[in-house]
Amino acid sequence: MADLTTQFLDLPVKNPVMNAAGVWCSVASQLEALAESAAGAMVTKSCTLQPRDGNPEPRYRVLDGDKPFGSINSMGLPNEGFAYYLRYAQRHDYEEKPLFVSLSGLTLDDNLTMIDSLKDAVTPAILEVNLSCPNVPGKSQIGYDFESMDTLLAEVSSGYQRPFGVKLPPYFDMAHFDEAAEILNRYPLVAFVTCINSIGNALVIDLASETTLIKPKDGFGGLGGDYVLPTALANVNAFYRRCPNKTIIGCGGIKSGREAFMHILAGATLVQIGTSLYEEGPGIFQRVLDELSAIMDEKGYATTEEFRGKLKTL
Ligand code: RRO
Repeated sequence: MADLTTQFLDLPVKNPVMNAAGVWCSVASQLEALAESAAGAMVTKSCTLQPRDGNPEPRYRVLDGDKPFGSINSMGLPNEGFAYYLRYAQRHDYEEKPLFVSLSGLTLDDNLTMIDSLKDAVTPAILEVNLSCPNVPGKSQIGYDFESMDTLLAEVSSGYQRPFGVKLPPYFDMAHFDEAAEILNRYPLVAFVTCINSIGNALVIDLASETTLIKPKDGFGGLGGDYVLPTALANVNAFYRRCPNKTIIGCGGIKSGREAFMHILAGATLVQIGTSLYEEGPGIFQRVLDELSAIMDEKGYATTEEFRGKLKTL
């Protein structure tokens, strides 16, 4: 029987599967459900300094039926505010599983203020800075502005002085993989990189009604699910190859043990489930773990380390 225990940074983790930030993690009852689920780790909804209502509804739609399975969202960073997630972080049972706290301040100053409080609170929570929210009207993604990304990483490194991670947007050009990785590699405290956030500013159209599926931003929103799996795998593998001293978390298109296996093969240490968790609920973790175990047994792998990053090329 496969052994799914994993080491993340210096922490033992029971298994490599967790939620994607934003899904099932906005309020305490959802966080408690994740804590009680089979997930090996969990992350809180990206938060801002003050609570936000987010964008008008409908702002999330599942894509299924005759289409590939996926989702489009333009939530607009609805969240309960940093203090709320910090309170959860202060009562979380870290013996059970690690907790990541995702920050997505509207300004660099807001990020630094939250980071100061997180540091002062001295919880074992792991900081992830979201550089890739695609859905706040008028705000571009920091991960697509390399100068701002460099400045932010310098400021967070000197303010936080502990290892942290970043959630990246998908990149689509080899030169961008090179440049983003080169910047990340300047900062040794960037211990992990989560690839990918949703593919931003996609447009899904309903043929019959000739309308967009979601209301905010004239229907433009972040794409998840089957549509993003190959892009996610490419980004995981691109950063795995370019950032040998960093740990990679894979996110995008995982709905069964098969995609979880592929992400680990591409170089991921942990893998996150977004759209499928939204649709199926926290029971999905046990299913994906059972499927991943069965694939490993069939292939003769006893641990994830035996195949992590061992993708073969032709
Ligand atoms: O809240 C959102 O609209 C959102 C965020 Br912060 C993000 O990082 N990724 C996404 O697809 N939606």
